Amino acid sequence: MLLKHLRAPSLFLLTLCTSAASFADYMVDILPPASPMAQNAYDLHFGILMVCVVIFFIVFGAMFWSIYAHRRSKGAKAAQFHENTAIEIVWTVVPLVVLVAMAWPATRTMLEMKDASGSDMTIKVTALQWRWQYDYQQDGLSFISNLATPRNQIDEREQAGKAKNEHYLLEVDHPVVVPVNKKVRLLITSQDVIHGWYVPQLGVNQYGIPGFIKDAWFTATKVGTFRGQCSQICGKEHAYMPIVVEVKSEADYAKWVQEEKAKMPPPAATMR
Ligand SMILES: [Cu+2]
Repeated sequence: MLLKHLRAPSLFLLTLCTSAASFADYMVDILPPASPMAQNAYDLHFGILMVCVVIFFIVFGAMFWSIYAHRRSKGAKAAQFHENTAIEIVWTVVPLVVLVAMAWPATRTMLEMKDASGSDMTIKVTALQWRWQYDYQQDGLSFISNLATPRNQIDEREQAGKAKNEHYLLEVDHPVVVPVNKKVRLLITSQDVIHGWYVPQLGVNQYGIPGFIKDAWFTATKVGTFRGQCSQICGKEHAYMPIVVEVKSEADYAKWVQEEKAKMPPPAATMR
């Protein structure tokens, strides 16, 4: 009889387990960090989430236990502790200590994120409706980065239902290229409206504001391609101005700079 009752729940659990295996490819997490600041943000996120989980179990555990153990059918009488100074001090001081313990590392990370001093290179990032311009201060390079996903795929005019690119809406014609393990300072501004230069895996999210230059920085610790998007609603094509950062080894970066320089138009003849 008991077995019969258990059959449905065990089947349900079995289904859950098998589907968990098939969903293993779907990651429910923040993207893996690729810079120390992104790692700090990741650690803070999980650290503070754990604090919340512990508080949740303590509060709800105490509440449900009290409801169960001191129910009226057992003849429980409510305790009276109004104006209890000791309790009021405890429930003020404990949350205060918890909040300060969370705010301390969060503030330290925020301050570090804003400290772009001692950088190895500087790139000026200018936002435009709806593209990004990059000017390499040391290497003398300058280019504009546009969305590379074909318009046809976006509108699905001619090929409705056709599979989209792997990096649909997150691919550009001219990615930003930076060397690995170098502190890159970004000077971010805008030419028209407020935009946001946001690459989560590098731990940067900074507004580009017309008339102001805001700085941000990152040190990419992994070679690879990192993608982001404009993070501030900036008009009709806000969704179509992605950011792609390619992190290369130092030698590959130097090679890329040479190639780009060769592609640039020769400087205009000077006036005599
Ligand atoms: Cu924008």
